[in-house]
Amino acid sequence: MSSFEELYLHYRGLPLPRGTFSEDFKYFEEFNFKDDDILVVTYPKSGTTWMKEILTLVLNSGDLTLFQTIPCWLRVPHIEMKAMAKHMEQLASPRSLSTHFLYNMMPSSLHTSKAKVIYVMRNPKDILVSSYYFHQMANFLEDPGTLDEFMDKFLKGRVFYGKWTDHVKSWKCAELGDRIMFITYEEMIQDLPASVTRISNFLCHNLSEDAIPKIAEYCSFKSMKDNKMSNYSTLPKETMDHDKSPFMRKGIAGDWKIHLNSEQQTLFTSAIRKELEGQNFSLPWSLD
Ligand code: PPS
Repeated sequence: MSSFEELYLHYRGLPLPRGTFSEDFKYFEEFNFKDDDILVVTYPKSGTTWMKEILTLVLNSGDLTLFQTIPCWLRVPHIEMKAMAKHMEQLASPRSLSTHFLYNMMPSSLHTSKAKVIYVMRNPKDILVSSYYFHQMANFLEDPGTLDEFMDKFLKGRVFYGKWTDHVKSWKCAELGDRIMFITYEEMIQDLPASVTRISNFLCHNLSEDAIPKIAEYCSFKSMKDNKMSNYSTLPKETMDHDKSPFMRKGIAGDWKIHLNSEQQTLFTSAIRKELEGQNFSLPWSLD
């Protein structure tokens, strides 16, 4: 089994898996945002893939061609991954992009452009559980150990992309005015057609009445689980082993309730509360 140091490199304080990153971040640092770019921002396991699929269908007014023929990670590439550079050069405008990086790490062109940002948040207890299973199936990540061990690493930020609280703090204080929209995974679970409408309004992309239920249907958990372009099943087993745990695992809110005992819940909640002390934003859910 490989150690944390062997598996991860560090870039501006964030542990990143060597399996998917090179040490060279020049492309990212010099990345040029265009005015009509749309950037999906998430801490890992918050609903990134879900938002990528919704965005593709909204921008294409429900047309399924790209959704069914190009894998989501090429259609909406991560700007921090150098391996994605050539795909980004080929994207037609408006480009759909994504990142798990913090706000203060963004290239300066984000501030000078009019690019829009969609920030998806998810209850951190569900992120913890989702990430725990993801660490079992993604071979480029450290073996999570027991849930107690993994929770300890998660709270200390010894996981890919660091601490959840740092991510949320940085983007909640982003100075982007009305160029940023916040949405939660739970809101999308509760009413996907309403969420699709909110997203299309934010992007000023008018959708027909027929397109909204169609997009919601194609972006349902079941439909995405069956779509090879969304479910990561085309990657080699050496990268993601879906027999250990599928990428599209459960797709629900509140799975933490059957995974965390009361001691784990108390420990997790108090650690997150402590990290967020003194912040002048509130979370969209109760941490209890
Ligand atoms: S990653 O690795 O950061 O890109 O992961 P990410 O896509 O952010 O999060 C994966 C979790 O999102 C769930 N998911 C969905 N839930 C509901 N509906 C839809 N359509 C959907 N698509 C993805 C996916 O199942 C992971 O959550 P868990 O809790 O593990 O099931």
